[in-house]
Amino acid sequence: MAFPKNFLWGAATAAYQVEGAWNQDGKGPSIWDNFVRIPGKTFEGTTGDVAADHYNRYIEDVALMGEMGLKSYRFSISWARLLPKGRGEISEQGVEFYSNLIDELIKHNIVPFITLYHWDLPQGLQDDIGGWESRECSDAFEEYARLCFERFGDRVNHWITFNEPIIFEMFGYVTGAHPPAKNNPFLMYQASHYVNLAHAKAVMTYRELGCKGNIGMSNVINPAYPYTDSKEDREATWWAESFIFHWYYDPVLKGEYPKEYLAKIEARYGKLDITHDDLRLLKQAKSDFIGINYYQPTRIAAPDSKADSNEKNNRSPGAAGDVSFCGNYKTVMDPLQFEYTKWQWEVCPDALRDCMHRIKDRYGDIPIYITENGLGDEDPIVEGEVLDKARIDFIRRHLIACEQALDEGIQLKGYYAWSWIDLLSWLNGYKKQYGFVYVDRSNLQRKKKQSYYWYEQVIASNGETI
Ligand code: BGP
Repeated sequence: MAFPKNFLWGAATAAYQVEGAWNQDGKGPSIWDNFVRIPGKTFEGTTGDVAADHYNRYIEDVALMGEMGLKSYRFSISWARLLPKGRGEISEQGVEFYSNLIDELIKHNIVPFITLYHWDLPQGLQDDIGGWESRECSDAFEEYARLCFERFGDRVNHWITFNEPIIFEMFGYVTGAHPPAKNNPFLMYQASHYVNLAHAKAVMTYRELGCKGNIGMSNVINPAYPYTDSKEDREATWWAESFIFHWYYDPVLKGEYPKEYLAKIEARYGKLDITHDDLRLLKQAKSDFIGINYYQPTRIAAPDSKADSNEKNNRSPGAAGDVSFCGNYKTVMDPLQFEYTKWQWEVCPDALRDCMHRIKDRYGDIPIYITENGLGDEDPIVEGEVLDKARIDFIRRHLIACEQALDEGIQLKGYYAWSWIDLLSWLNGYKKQYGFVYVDRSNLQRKKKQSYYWYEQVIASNGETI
């Protein structure tokens, strides 16, 4: 049996996508609360105002997790619920909500795995200091992280600082699909450094407070493969791999930036504000693990022209058919060769196994958690039952890849399906479902899907029934 005894069988959500209660009990506005109100920004104007109303229904939700036998729940904290303006004044009601949620999970023997930042920056910080464009934001993040460690660190031993910096930075500063919706690659790279700095400061604070658990970061990985074996496609793949993978993982796992890539982007976009002290800090702030969010690989080809693409798209970096913003590569979709979901994300379980090896090869034998993986679909309802067979098949195939990776010596510690419950998809509203639990949008009632019962068996048998 490949899966170790203490393997964390989990599922994940994020505050803005699941909680609702956007202005309840003293919560401050986040950049997402405002962004979704700009006409045309989200699918049919959907918002997370109500989402799955988890804020008001967490007791029922945790009971459902307990009944399933879920070992661990990954959720994020809404920064503006604890610090309505991002720093300074604390909302004790916000602290109480997460404290109660943590207690409820522990009561059901579920390990809480907390993400500090899943994209919902307090609007106050965007307004006052320009959010992640400012070095100061890393200090505000440290203040917020410290508060979380102080209030919850006695009960929580698993911490993720940031979720997928590549997505909120690229969508926020290049494609404009996320707030603050700018179109300036220089700002993206600069914000990226300030986020790494914020991560490092939080890790150092965690150690300084003497907390005993594990802290790391979660990033998405879309391993890049050359579409053909041509020199041009392989060269283009170097660009894709340098950006999607090395630019985001090296600072966290090696404490440095990939030199050649950094030199090339500085030559193109300008000198970044990265000091020697910053680099020393990145080196010191050792992560205990790396979280991987995996959905799909990328097939890379040489672009038709080297011009910058300012295309306003709202897809993943690497989503099929796009030219990279820097114009150095394009991603290719090939339905004759590859399998795709309804939302045109390639299904490729073997690339999940491969990316764990890529991480081990580059950074050594570090503990890995798959912190997101799942299928976005429109689930069929037949005679009142939610029959999400396609999701079962998707997760099963990816778990087989995990099992193989474990057999090959990868230190895989846990797997978190995205998502626990149907929730808001940032740009696809409530149409794209991911959960084990269905939410009736008319009355917000919960219902177990076919995949819920299946995952329950998987957990009970520690993976034997996959
Ligand atoms: C990841 C995010 C999640 C979730 C997931 C599915 O990038 O971390 O928050 O949204 O993608 O994405 P989507 O809802 O766009 O299908």
